[in-house]
Amino acid sequence: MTRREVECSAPVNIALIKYWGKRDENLILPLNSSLSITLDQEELCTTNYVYTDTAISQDSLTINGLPHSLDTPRYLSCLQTLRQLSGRHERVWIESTNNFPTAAGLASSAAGFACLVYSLAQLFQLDCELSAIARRGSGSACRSMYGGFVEWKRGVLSNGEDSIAYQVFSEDYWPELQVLILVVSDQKKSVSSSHGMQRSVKTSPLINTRAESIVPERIQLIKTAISERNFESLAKLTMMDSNQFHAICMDTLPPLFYLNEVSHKIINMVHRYNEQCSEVRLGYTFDAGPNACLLVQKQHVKQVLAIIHYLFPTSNEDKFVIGKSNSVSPT
Ligand code: 2P0
Repeated sequence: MTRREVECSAPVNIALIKYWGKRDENLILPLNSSLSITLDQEELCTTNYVYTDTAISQDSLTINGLPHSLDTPRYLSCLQTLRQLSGRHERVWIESTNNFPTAAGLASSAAGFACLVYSLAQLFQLDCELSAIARRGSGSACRSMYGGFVEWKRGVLSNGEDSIAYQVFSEDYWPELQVLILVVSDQKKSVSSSHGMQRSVKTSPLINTRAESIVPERIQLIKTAISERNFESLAKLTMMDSNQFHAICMDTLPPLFYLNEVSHKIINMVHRYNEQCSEVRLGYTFDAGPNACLLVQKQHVKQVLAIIHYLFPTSNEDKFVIGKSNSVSPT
């Protein structure tokens, strides 16, 4: 067999309306739909180099140069499905690299599994709907299969066939909208998202109310906000949903503390700034970690960065930390 190789990148996505909680752990089916914005490929992404040739006797994966087991239900599910659908059974070599801190609440598993599924589909010359396959690797990965604004539909079928992602608005729809990533900590989180959400499903009385009574309407409202390029509405809905997600974390027993003191300072900074401007110019959202994602329109980026540098000065130029220019990811 001749050697075949593929190189692909997949970007990180940031949920504006959050996914938290599964109704089926094995198939990775969510309790509620979610909606995200996919960041620029060049900024925060996973890049995979994958190849196959006769010299390879077993599947191998490295992440950032370190060997990683493929013998887990999530990897096996993705690989088996791709092989079944393509009819290709050769062994594969996968080198995966993240250009951002792994497992620090920056959706590394989303970009990682999206990249894995897309690059192997390319290698196996498979042309089909791939988001449901990526979902089996990590729920949020299905949203990284598309650019722009993406909805992951909850679906109603018990086999998960209709729990897929699709693009709601393209990457060109709202060019003035920017996302700034403030890396508060690049440490691995103490409770993974998967374990955290399992605990919330078991113990939080609020989680089902949110999934059933709040999120469906919120998804409609945020789609309207995006369609009208209404920044104030987008930012408010995003902040409310981030806060509600962290309220569910606090409603979990034992509680999940993903935010830290710096995250709280950033939240206060955003609200104070908006108050002083007498309009909503800045929004925030936090995933399962202390790092902030700020929503801002292009015309206000300079001013916002100046405030961040002033309030959060950093002398450590080597680290990917708050206030450093490469911690900012314009989309
Ligand atoms: C999201 N998060 O919508 C939410 C917000 C974190 C907070 O999706 O178990 O790594 O692999 O499906 O996708 C993180 O959860 O969890 C996540 P699994 P995943 O982006």
